[in-house]
Amino acid sequence: MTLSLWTHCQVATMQPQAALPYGLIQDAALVLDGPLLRWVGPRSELPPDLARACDVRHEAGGALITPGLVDCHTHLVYGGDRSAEFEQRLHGASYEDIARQGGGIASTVRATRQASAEQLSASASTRLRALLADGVTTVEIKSGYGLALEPERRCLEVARALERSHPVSVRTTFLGAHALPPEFAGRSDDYIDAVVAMLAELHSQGLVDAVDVFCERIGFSPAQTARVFTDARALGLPVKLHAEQLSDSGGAQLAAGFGALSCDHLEWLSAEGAAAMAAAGSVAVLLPGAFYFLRETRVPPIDVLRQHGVAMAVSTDCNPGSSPCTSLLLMLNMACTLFRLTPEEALAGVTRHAAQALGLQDRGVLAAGLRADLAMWDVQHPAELAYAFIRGHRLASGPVVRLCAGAGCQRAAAPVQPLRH
Ligand code: DI6
Ligand code: FE
Repeated sequence: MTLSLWTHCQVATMQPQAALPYGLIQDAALVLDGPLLRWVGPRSELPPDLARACDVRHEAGGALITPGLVDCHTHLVYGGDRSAEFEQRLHGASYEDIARQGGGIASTVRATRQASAEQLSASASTRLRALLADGVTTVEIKSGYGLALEPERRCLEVARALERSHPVSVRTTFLGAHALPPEFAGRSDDYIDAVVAMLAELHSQGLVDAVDVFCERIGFSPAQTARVFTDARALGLPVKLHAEQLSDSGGAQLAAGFGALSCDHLEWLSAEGAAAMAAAGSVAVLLPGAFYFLRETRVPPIDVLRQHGVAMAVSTDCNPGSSPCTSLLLMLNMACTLFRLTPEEALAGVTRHAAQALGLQDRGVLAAGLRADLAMWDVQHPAELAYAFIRGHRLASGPVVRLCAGAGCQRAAAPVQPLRH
């Protein structure tokens, strides 16, 4: 394996117990051993033997190096768009009204069912490239716009294939219980039977890494959620939940009872829900894009989550209806401005805690033995990543160089170039 040494950089390790905020190391050195990180620390402490053993040396031009970003909640693969619905909402209709009238998720289901794998892949690839330009190296992709075996399979296959064609790790989540498809109108329990059957089939094909449900007045009940989760756990799959986005259904307690990796949205989370999440170690995934786009006014109870020590992640929720957004850096900014996270909490939310929300222990922090999965930034301080919300000039000059490890990355990684200063 090639040992490569990086110097002339500062590193935000995002290690939780670090002495300085962000685990910041000024004048740092990193040694990469193929796809793994061999050593990270102050350059002055780099063992001379290890420095001599490095075959390749790079100077990073003063760049900040962070863990590669993790977007842990997206609905990236879908057909069509919902700009007409955006107009309807501006004429007074609510998101829930539109859903009840057969629009909303159902309209994306129609467009997704009609789309070929090639069309789905092309539109998802455009969105994925935007995420990659923001330093994302791992993305979770949910199904849930097919709502029948074949289109759900098509979407999950497209999601898996994106990992082979882009420098990114993809984790797939089966969200068959996202909405009631029209052919099951009035028969939601029958549809849950169908979801359970789809799950078994798609899991047997290796297409499912986790299982999610939309537990909501306009989605599925806690009892229906429990049925899907019982099956998922019997198959050995971890679960996550769209919980308490529009109302408090007690979804967080329910999900925590199944050891959920995460509960996502949480604007209506109760103190009991937060306590249950803390006890189960479930991550709170905050989605400020959906909060902003639906013009919600009730903020997730950040202080309660802090008091209970619940890890908070931040994600785009990239989807056509409630968060048509492909910038994870914009979500960092919105997590701070709208939800009052600190920039350090927000950055932990797209690194360490986002990895935890996907059950991934090999990334999200920079430490010896973990993946060499990094992003390099042309900034002086990590707070800048959350501070700026328009970076046009920086994007044009290419601020991010990605050194990422793992299946997809190795296949498609571009040669690393030091930043120009
Ligand atoms: N909650 C969301 O924010 C997305 N799905 C969900 O369960 C919205 C999906 C959509 O409107 O298309
Ligand atoms: Fe979502």
